[in-house]
Amino acid sequence: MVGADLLVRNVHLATMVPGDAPYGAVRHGAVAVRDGRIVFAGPDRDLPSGVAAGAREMDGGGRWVTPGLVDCHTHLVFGGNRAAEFERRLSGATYEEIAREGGGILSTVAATRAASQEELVASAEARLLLLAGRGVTTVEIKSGYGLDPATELRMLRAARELGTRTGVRVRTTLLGAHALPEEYRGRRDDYVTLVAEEMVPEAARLGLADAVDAFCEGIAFSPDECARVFDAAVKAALPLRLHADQLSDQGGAALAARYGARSADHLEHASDDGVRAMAAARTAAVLLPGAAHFLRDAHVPPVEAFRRHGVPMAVATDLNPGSSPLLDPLGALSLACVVFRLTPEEALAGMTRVAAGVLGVEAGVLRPGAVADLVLWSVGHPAELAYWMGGSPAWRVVRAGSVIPPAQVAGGVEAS
Ligand code: DI6
Ligand code: FE
Repeated sequence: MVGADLLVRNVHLATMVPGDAPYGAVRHGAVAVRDGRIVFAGPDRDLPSGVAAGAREMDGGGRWVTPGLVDCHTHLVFGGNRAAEFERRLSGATYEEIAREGGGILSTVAATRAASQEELVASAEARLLLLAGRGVTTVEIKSGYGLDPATELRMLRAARELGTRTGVRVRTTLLGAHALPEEYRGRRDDYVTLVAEEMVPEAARLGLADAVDAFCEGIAFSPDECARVFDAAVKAALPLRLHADQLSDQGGAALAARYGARSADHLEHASDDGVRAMAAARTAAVLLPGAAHFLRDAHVPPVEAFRRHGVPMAVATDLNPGSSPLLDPLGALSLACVVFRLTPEEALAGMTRVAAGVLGVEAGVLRPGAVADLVLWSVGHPAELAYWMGGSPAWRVVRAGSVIPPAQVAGGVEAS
């Protein structure tokens, strides 16, 4: 085999390749990288001869390596924050009441419309660097706080720029159908038409959106309205996602499945029929325990049914100012286990292999051919990634074969 550019040795691997060993674990392993892709991941003793010649060698000091984390559902570009709304909710107001009064998402819309692209990038960059320092190498970023064509496109441009500035792989999603903007009150149909006939084709034409999402909910859009947005996305050849059955059962899971969406997300109130439809359509479930926790929702998604029917489960932060101000991917793993009762292995697969599938990126596993996004963690076992609350065990991050300088890995100082 020809020489590698980078060779990571003296590590244990959580390859996350499905198979017999939990976590796809390989003890005493090595990873070889060439031209940004993995060319070998396996036991060190099986390293092909010639690989080491000329390679930069990294001694992992007995740490664990996982694929770079993939946070496949965030709203990390936005203006302002909603700490005051948090205080109101704690004294009794509900998320839905605040939304119906014109607060909630619409208050973030006002702050986002008032922000320039530079301001949006600057505030979001600080948040993205926190995720990156905690092992995220790919992130999905949605629009949805503009709700007019110019601001939606500005959000998507800001998201693209964040990718260029930070080096984190960014996938963008147009979420024009997130809430009904004030100026369209009483004219729902006209707004859905604006999303379907203007925002979707324009975002597609400009190459600013990698997918289209909608919020199917009593306080947002009906299944029929979401279907109109989906029809436009299909026409533009963009993959589909759906905020489905988060606060009530709207039949969102079944709608997502009917359109062959990549994922249905949230799903606290999904019905058994919805789960079956998702399984048949191979639509993944994206679980967002940060939102369920922060909204104090006693409902949990039907995890046991997803397992039984073989619906792949992804886990993401849903980072947003209203329902999940969660800047910590490992925190999402912890909540997925403690609140939703995933196993640590399921949770980690949900933020690596499964999430990569949802975004259509060739990452999320350590195997030849995959993008060489790796994280070396100062832990004694991969279950610890979902176990500690707080802390920054990420020791080194490698993105597409490039070692990120430790100073850029927030908290990249050795924990042990
Ligand atoms: N569901 C959510 O949890 C976020 N969006 C959505 O459709 C919340 C967005 C917000 O409250 O700002
Ligand atoms: Fe969301």
